[in-house]
Order: sequence, then C-alpha cells, then structure tokens
Amino acid sequence: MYLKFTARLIGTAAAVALLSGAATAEQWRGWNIHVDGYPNTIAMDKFAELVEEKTGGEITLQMFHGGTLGSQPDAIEQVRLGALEVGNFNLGPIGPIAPEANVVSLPFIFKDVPHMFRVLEGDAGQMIADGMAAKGLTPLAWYDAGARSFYNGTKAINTPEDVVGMKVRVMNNDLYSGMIAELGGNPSPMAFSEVYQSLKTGVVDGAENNWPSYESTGHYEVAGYYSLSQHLIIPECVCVNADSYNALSDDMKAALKEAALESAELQHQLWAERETASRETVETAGAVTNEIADKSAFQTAMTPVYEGYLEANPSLRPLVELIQATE
Ligand code: BDP
Repeated sequence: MYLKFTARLIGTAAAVALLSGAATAEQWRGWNIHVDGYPNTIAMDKFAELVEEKTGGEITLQMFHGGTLGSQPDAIEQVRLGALEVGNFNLGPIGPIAPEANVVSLPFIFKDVPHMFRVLEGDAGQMIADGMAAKGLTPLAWYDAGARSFYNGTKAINTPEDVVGMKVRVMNNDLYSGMIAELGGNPSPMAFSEVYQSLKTGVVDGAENNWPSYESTGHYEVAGYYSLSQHLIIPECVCVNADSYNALSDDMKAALKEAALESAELQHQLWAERETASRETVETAGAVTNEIADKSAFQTAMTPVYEGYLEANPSLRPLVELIQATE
C-alpha cells in the first residue's frame, strides 16, 4: 500500500514536471516550398537545429518542406494568423499585403544581387522589415533568390516584342501581371506547384524564375529556352509570426535572430554553388540559354508599373528613391 502510494506520488510529480516543461517549451511549425537538397531547404533545417540549440530547447521548430502545408499565399496567411509560426517566404507574394515590401517587386529596381543586399542592410531594408512586421510577419534574416528570367518552349526572348501574345505564368502579385501586360503578354498568376503541368500541356507558354528553381522543378524539360532578362531580383525571408516573436524575452529573440542569420550565411553560400550547378544541369540537358545584350527596352516598358505603384502608394515614393539612390 505504502509502496503503491509512493509510486503514484512519484508518477504525479513526474507528470507535473513534464506538464510545466511543456507549458514553457514552445513547439513551432515552419513552411518551405522547396524540395530536398535545395539551398533553402538545407538552410531552414539548419535554422531549426540552431533554434533548438540556441534557445536551450525552449523553442523547437519542425520544418515542413515541399509546400506540403499549402501554397505560398496560403502559408503567408497562416503565419500572419499564427496557425504556423515560421515561413521561408519570397517577398513577391508578401507584396500585396505589405506595400513597403512590394517595392522589391518593381522590375529592375535592383542593379544586381549585391545591390539588393546593400539596400536591405540600410534604412530601406528597415522600412521594408517594419512594414512586414506591422502585417504580422517579422523577418529575421534575408535569403538570396538570385535574379528571375523568362523561359518558354518556343523561342529565345531578346526584345519585348518577343513576349507579345505569350501566356506567361507569374506569382500572385498585380505588379507581375502588370509587368507581363506592359510587354504585350498575357499574365497568368498561378501556384508554383501547378507550373510544370501548365507548361507541359500548353496552359501557359512560359514562366519566369531563377536558375535553381528552373532546374529543381524540371521546368527546363518542358520550356527549354531560358533568356537572361533578370527583370526581378526578389529577396526571401526567414519570417516569424509577429505575435509569437514579440511575446518572447529579449534573450529568446536574440537567439532566434542569431539562428536565422547563421542559416542565411549558409543559404547564401549554398545558393551561389547551386546557381552554377543548376545552369550546368539545364544546359547539359539541352536547354538553350541566351544573354540579352540590351535590356533598356524592357526597362522602359516598366514605367507604367512604377507609376501605378506610386499612385497607389504615394507615401512610398521616398522609399523607391532611396533604393534607386543606394550605391
Ligand atoms: C522561387 C521562390 C519560391 C516561389 C517560386 C515561384 O523561391 O518562393 O514560390 O519561385 O515562382 O524562386 O512561385
């Protein structure tokens, strides 16, 4: 009897300890759209590992890759609402929610990738980050997504005239639809997961993306002309639900930030390697790639896209000018 009672008591104490442990330890879930081996997938796994390590197990993060938890626009909403805590998001589909973040989706706003990172590290980057946090998405670090270029199944693109009449898949963002329309094409916003079939069956003629995504999705198999327009250079974030983040102690916030920055360092390195490797893979497989010697006609055609953005967001003119003035 005595023994039984003691055992029950110990059992109860252990349960109480476990319960109180569970009450303080947070279990987070994270979304990523990419496949195994993709730089972002590896870097987000690293982030999860570092979060657990640096928070002393107070926060654990389970990553769900390959878009298994939904499309990117849906996942962005989930993280905003706190149904998910973490996402590795492209700023493209965040733009319609946070106008400051939409500035990066103005075609040709960045001179090149290093310019984009210089902007993100300065005051403009802070304005973008604040704009996102105000909408429920706190960015902890920026990932590299290179430059996006056009591809299709029929011909090399050299001038805007080559895009006329072409049905081109874009990510969900009116700026991208405007961009294709200004070139004379027909924009078709669509989820990433649907693009391969749509290219294959002719639902769309073309799409646009960076080297690694063009390769990892197999789009090069069904759209073998890749033309280096490099019209969009869009950063990606390691984003956290703002309420979850703001509720943390300063130490925990710092731990998360450190984990994100370290994962970003890894991602940037893996990204550079993968860009080269992806280009080699698609060219070896027979994809035809071409440089565009003079992109000025594409740039000029974007004037109405800029005007539309500034008309809708007059207070963001200084942000656009700050980016353009950043060396
Ligand atoms: C890739 C981005 C991914 C987007 C995808 C797309 O990394 O976040 O979902 O493009 O085009 O480059 O939808």
